[in-house]
Order: sequence, then C-alpha cells, then structure tokens
Amino acid sequence: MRVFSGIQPTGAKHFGNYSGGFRQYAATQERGEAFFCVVDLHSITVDYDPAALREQTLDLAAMLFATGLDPGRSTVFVQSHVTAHAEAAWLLSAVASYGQLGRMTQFKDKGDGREFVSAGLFTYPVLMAGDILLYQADAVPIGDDQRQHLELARDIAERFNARFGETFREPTGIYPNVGARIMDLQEPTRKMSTTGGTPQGTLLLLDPPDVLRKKIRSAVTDSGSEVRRGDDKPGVTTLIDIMSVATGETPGAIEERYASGGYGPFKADVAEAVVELLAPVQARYAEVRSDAGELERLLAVGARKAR
Ligand code: ATP
Ligand code: LTN
Repeated sequence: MRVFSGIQPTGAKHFGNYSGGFRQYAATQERGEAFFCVVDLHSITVDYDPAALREQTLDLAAMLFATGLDPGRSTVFVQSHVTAHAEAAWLLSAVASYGQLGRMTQFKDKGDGREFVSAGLFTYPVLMAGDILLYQADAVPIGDDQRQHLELARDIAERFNARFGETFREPTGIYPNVGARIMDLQEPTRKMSTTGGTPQGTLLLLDPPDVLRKKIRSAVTDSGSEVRRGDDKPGVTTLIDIMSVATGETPGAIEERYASGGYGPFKADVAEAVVELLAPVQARYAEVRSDAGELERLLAVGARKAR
C-alpha cells in the first residue's frame, strides 16, 4: 500500500494537527510505503516571509520526526525540492473543474475578508491532487477538513483516467475515529486552527506545560455539569476527544469515569494527559531541531527518493 500526506510549514502546529495529521502519519507508515511532504508551495498562496518559511520548513520536518516518523522507513521531503509537483498541478488543472474549485470551503474561508486573494489560493486543491496522484497513493491520512479536497483529487483522477486511459489510482482518505476535527477550546463551533481559531483556544504542540494547563482550565464547557459528549455540549465533547487522543482510551470509558465528578477534576486530568503526551515530543523536537545540518541532509535524501 502507498501512503501519502502533506502538511503546511506555516502556522504553529497544534493539537488538531497532531490528531488528524502527525499521529496518523506515524501509524500509517507501518502499513505500507509512505511519503510525507512539507508542502511549502501551498504555503505561498497567502502572505508569507521567504526567510521565515525556510526556517518553518525545518521546524516542521523536526516535528514530523519528533512525533514518530522514522526516516529509515518513511520518505520525508519538501514539496518545492521535487519540481514534478508544480508540473503536475498545471497539467491536472486542465481536468479540474472551475465550478468545483469555487465550492471548496477552505477557499471561501481563507479568501473571505482578504484584500488580496491569489489565484494560487483558488487552484490550491489542484496542487494537492497532484501531490497525491504523482505517488499513486492508495491512502491519505488527513483530518476531516481535508475531506472535500480529497474528493476533488479523486474526481480529477477519475476524469483524467476516463479521457486518457487508466493512469492514476483513486486515493482513499484515512480519518481518525476520534479527533478527526478537534474544535477550538474557546469557540468550540470552529475547528482548532492557527489561522482561523482563537489563540487561547488553540493548544500548540510546543506550548510549555503551564500554558497548556491554563488553556485547558479556561476552556468553555457549556451548561450543566455532566461530562458527556453531545451536540449540545461542543466544549465538553472537544475535551473528551482530546483526552481520548492523548491517552488512547475510548470516549465512552472517559465519559463513564467522569460522569458525575464535575468539570474541575476532569479538566485537570485532561491537562495532565496532554502534558504527558507532549513532554516527550517537545524533548525530541528540541534535540532534532538543534541539528539543522542533519535535518537538511534527511530532507535531501527524502527528495531524491521522492523524485
Ligand atoms: P490550520 O487550520 O491550523 O491553518 P491546516 O488544516 O490549514 O491547519 P495543515 O497544518 O497542513 O493545515 O494541516 C495538517 C493536517 O492537520 C491536515 O491533515 C488537517 O486535516 C489536519 N487538521 C488541521 N486542523 C485540524 C483539527 N482541528 N482537527 C483535526 N485535524 C486537523
Ligand atoms: N491541503 C492540506 C495540505 C496538503 C495535503 C496534500 C494533505 C497539501 N497536499 C496532500 C494530504 C495530501 C491542508 O491544508 N492541510
């Protein structure tokens, strides 16, 4: 089985990225031949600083290794190092539907209210389709917010195959059972995000333990005091999901344990679970990130393999 996923180097990485991205990458690398791409070409579709982007590319590569990618097993590389990605995007744009691109919710969300909306922000999903299709990927581990983009990639493959003969494999998205869409802790009707969420409601993977504790303690928890999941309880649901992702316990087991204990002790335990999960990640990150030369070497090896 071929596995492919991409992740943007801009924006500090958060618990939602861990849930829908990083932890799934580490798990899926065991199941086949895996490629993980730092998609810097996607990040230039909105305002960016070139020097910062280069640093953030290394930051993200370090985080990919710190969360469990094994360079001996997975091919980890930077999108702009493999020129075929940009070429594929142009060629596939001939079989991508303009109407369908206009219906992408990420385009509408990210474009809304901006003074300048780049054409690249609009064609962004075609580049993503190229990323996936070039590698004949069967499985694409992603979060729920990328579902629409994955569907578009499948449609592009199908249309290309129908017109030019069987060429591309149609990829399947892999979503986590719990935590496919982690919500913002302050506004639990919006997804946790460094671009669209609130700073207090976003748990960063590199937040110090006390900051993580404070953000979780001040998370909104809806009315009533029962710890249970439900559409009427988006705040508590988010905290249960976060705990489930951090500990591997099922949401049901967590609900049962905290059902009548009130929010205070529950939140304290969620915070400790997150701190315990992230402390070793942060330590590995510091170690890996301190050797930029080695990171660059690993990415060069990855790009060669990807090519
Ligand atoms: P952001 O919204 O913070 O700008 P993003 O989705 O635009 O992030 P990436 O950092 O490239 O961009 O996302 C990496 C992975 O994390 C993707 O597979 C995405 O689906 C997943 N992801 C992002 N936010 C969440 C979330 N709140 N819950 C679960 N998965 C998420
Ligand atoms: N669009 C994705 C990032 C991304 C991706 C990919 C994910 C770019 N290319 C290929 C999976 C496969 C995002 O915004 N998170």
